[in-house]
Amino acid sequence: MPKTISPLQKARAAYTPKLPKALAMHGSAVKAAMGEPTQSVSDQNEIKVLFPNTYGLPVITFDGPGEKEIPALNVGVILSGGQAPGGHNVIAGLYDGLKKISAQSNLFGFLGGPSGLTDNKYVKFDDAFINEYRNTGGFDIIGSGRTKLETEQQFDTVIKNCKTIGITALVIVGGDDSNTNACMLAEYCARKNAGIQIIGCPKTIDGDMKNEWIEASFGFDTASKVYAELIGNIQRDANSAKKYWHFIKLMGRSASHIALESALQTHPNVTLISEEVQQKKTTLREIVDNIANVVKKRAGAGKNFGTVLVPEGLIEFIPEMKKLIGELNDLLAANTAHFDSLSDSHKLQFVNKNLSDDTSHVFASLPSQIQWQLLADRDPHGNVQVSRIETEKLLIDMVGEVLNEWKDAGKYSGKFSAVNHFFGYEGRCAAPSNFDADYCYSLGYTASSLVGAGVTGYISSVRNLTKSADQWIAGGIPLTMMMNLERRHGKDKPVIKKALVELDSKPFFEFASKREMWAMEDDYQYPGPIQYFGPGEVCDVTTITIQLERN
Ligand code: FBP
Repeated sequence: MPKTISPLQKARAAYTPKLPKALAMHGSAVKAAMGEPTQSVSDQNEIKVLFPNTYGLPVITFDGPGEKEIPALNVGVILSGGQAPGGHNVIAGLYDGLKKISAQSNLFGFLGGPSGLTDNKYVKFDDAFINEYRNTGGFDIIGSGRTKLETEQQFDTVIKNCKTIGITALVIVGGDDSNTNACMLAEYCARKNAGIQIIGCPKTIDGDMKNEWIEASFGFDTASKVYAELIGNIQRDANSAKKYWHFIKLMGRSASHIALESALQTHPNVTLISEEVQQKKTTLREIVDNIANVVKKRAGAGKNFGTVLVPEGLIEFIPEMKKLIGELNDLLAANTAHFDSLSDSHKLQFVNKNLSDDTSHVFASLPSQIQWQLLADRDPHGNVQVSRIETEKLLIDMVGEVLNEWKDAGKYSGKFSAVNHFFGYEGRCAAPSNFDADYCYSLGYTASSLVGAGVTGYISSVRNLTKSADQWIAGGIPLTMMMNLERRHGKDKPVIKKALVELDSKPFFEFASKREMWAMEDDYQYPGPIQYFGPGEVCDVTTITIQLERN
């Protein structure tokens, strides 16, 4: 932490996050009401066989005073994957919850994400340590990382390290990949009778970890508000100067929730939704033609300016690009060492030679910069790092080419001057909105209650989020409930199912019913910065997505 802190940070440090009523009234040692047995989202028979010790557990709701005293607990926590606003409050809530159970409880933070667990690098928290980070953005309290924990050897090391410290429960704060690993680790610990409980916590700005019980992943609220502020500012600039088209790529590795939410908040002229592109099998050329048509129409109305929102994951949803990326993934995974040893020109030759005819043609048609971005290292989970692929620049170039063709044919006479932006890292460590500050603190506190309840293989769940916090419902759901089988590296693997944008959902309908109007009329909205102090209707509003989904 810096030696001096800003006045806002000082005032923010004094903010007391709100808790669901059951936890505010009864503390973290609260009664756990067990619901009906559960099942996985699909592939029930296969998942049941793979997780014999943690499958079918009941949904838990915390709803009354605890019935027995819980002894002091030693718990470890990791932050895993991409940063998301509110992570520090999850740890603060967990710490406070554990101390409420017993002042002798201890919380240990493993450093740098999952690798901290295997390398046995950790800190022990105390009041002064935690107090410095309350209500702040970032994951810098203990850092984060993307190391994949999946082998039995890694699991054994984790168990050994926890036992040496005396830790009997681990809280894993992460997205779908990290919670998939949490689910595997929970099953392994249960099978080995290791005496270590595993509890997950739903994190990701991408908003793609949600279902009936996990209404939102934390960080989505704050991050999308930061992006909406920036988009609003750009739209005001565009509408003032009236000379630029702004192409804005927004984070969201697969799902387009951030792009959709940003569109609902700011009403841009064009927004691409990857899931719609996939469903309609829209080709890259068709996407480009659609954007060029809006540019042309607006030019016809004297408007040579506008905004286009591009979801980061788009490239993987365009049919021909998806096929290309799939072939590249297999090719690179099977030949990593050989590929790495080649010179740049030989790398391109190797790829061209080994791709199928159609795909090789698509690859060859791409600008060299994009070709190299597609060949860059995959993340530890085998994903293409879409944040590094400059789709927004590719679209600008291609739209420009089409407009030039139309100009030559006398079909278009406007001016197309485009600026590219990528908003991602700007939003991931912002100071959490009131919603995320409260939600994250509640998720952490709920995790301490799940540890206190002695369960394992659960993920912290706080529901009823469009109501005021005192009406939120705290509990937990089994991680196995979210699992299904997916094809990874040529094999069926159990993974948490990602929640993509549904095209029959209210948020998508709302967007689809307005987008034609937004294309031509400048109905730009300027949401402005997140407000932390002031009237509830300004400071405590949730995302439009969750309002439409839940009300
Ligand atoms: P998580 O799924 O781990 O929360 O990360 C999401 C994300 O922010 C994506 O939006 C983005 O594609 C990715 O992380 C970027 O990863 P990195 O931080 O490794 O560059």
